[in-house]
Amino acid sequence: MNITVTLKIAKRLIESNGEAVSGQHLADELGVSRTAIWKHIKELEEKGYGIESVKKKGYRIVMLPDTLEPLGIQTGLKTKSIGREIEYVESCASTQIIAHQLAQEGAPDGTVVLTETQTAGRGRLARKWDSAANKGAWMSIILRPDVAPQKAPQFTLVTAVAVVRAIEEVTGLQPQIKWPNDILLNGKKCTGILTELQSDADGIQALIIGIGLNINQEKDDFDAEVQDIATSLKMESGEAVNRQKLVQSLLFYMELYTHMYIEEGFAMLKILWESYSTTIGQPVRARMTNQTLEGIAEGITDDGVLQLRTADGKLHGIYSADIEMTNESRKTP
Ligand code: BT5
Repeated sequence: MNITVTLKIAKRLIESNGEAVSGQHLADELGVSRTAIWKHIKELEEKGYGIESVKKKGYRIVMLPDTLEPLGIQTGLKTKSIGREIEYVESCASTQIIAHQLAQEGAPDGTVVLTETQTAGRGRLARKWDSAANKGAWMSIILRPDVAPQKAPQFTLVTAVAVVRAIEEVTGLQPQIKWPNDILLNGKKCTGILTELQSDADGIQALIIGIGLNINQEKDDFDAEVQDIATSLKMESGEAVNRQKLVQSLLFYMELYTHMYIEEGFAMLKILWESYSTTIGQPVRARMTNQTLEGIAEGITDDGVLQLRTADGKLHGIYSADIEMTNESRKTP
């Protein structure tokens, strides 16, 4: 069976927005027999597409499979570069590893690596990222911005804003950002971001932005160690979320905001970031590799550095840390 023809039929049916397309039309367009079309339709049904045969009218798509395959993601995707190339694998150790490899081999700006499950998903400092099969979106985005390497950490903040906007748009939930890389719902983590860098004397060769979105897990789908601190969009909204739509929306906002950042700087995005932040104005404990500081998180600089004022009145610039709120009662709900 010619898989390209199968995918072309799926694309044609998706693009007809629920209108039936006749078998004869499809056969003429694709240069195959009507019997072949029928076989391809059966193949799509086996892949999880719901297809209705409408008498005398043809085939109509009624349900898309719940996968992150490029066909579903790219049909109706409103971006110019991000997600135009998608490397999809059903399972892998970590999408970061694949993306690093592809970036080294010259993958273009905007290439996305997507998977249904990871066996060695990772967080910062080589921590484990729990990646339940078919319930989330585990992805890495390769960007090749013409900016100085020290601007790399801001891409985590820009990505956080894109994640919040996508979740808001698709689910109506209102997530918050915990500096620098956590997205929270009701104080629990629903998304983590990991920005890694390939650079040389000429500057940034590639940014590899890893995003782990918990979408349709139930509590039991999480590893025991994270069950009390993690949540999913389904757990918070009570409804299963269309993963394809969420990924499409995220790729759209990623393109919008990364371009905004590259062209206009962080000022505008900082306003958005601060409006979503659960950290700013709060008493926090910042654990770094070499020390721990307690104080009030006063804000972030235009470079994305957290400004923490300790009890002695000193203002500290924090580049990377794990943040805990030290006054839970003041936490924004
Ligand atoms: C992060 O690190 O939050 C970055 C996570 C990035 C994951 C994506 S998935 C696609 C791509 N491929 C990868 O291999 N990674 C990226 P960090 O701030 O260090 O947080 C890690 C901590 O979050 C862990 O130590 C756990 O406490 C917690 N955690 C692990 N899995 C989680 C999950 N699914 N949901 C919520 N919290 C989780």
